[in-house]
Amino acid sequence: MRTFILGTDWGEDSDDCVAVRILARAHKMGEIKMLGMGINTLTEYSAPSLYRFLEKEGVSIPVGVDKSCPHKIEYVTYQKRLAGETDKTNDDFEDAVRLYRRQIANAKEPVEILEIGFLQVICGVLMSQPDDISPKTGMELFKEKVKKIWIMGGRWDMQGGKEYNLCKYQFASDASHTFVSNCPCPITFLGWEVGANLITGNNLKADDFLHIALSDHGSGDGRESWDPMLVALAIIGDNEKAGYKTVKGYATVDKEGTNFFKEDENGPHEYVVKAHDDSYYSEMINNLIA
Ligand SMILES: [Ca+2]
Repeated sequence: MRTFILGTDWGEDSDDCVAVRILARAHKMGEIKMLGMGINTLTEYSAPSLYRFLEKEGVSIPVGVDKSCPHKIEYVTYQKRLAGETDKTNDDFEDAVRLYRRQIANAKEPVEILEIGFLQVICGVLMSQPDDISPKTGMELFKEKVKKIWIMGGRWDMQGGKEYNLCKYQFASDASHTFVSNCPCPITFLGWEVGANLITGNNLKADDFLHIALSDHGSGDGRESWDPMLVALAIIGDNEKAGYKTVKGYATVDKEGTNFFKEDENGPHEYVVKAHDDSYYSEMINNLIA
């Protein structure tokens, strides 16, 4: 079975909640196996709120959080609401880099990593040194165990694009640059231009906790679909079957988080381009979360 780890800036936006529901349901149905979810932002409620969200989805998936994240959000309503339903605190959860290292080192099957937030955790794993979890470096673990990376990030409809996840803060830009420059695995990018203005999550019942989370974020009428489109694409695992054209080549991200792409059929990177009208994707996503 295909196995995944998710990175998310849970709390920054609410499309992460839509994406987490899609993954939780696929895990619950036995379509994929989720080895863990690591949060790359930090609030008082980060890990307990994601833990509770997953609990409400009826799944048990390990949660980690970047406890040294330089970007702290003060207050996120949907997190506070969810965390209020559990006694847990961030102290009850592992640091995200350690969670990734543990799960990758112990994985019996190739691991695919999804990222729908900032790249400092996945970059921290790649650049990590041997520790009590594994005698192997992050680079060795990636080469042995990690099959593929899926990233919601970048703007690929232009050269020199800047997109939130890859460049919003200096730590994010640094991580994007280092990760994309050093990653030994193939990377598929779904860029900002794919999910922008494509609204999903507007089909939920009023008492659905996903609807309540979206409403808490001010997106009760739905939200743009960057993160859910990335995870839906990854679960299908085939760009064409998922409704996309593919452009292959070499992606680079500079130290300011600006992205560039050089087309090459033999390159290790690719980005996707929609092959259908927006309604094709919005109906697919809304069907997955209803
Ligand atoms: Ca996100």
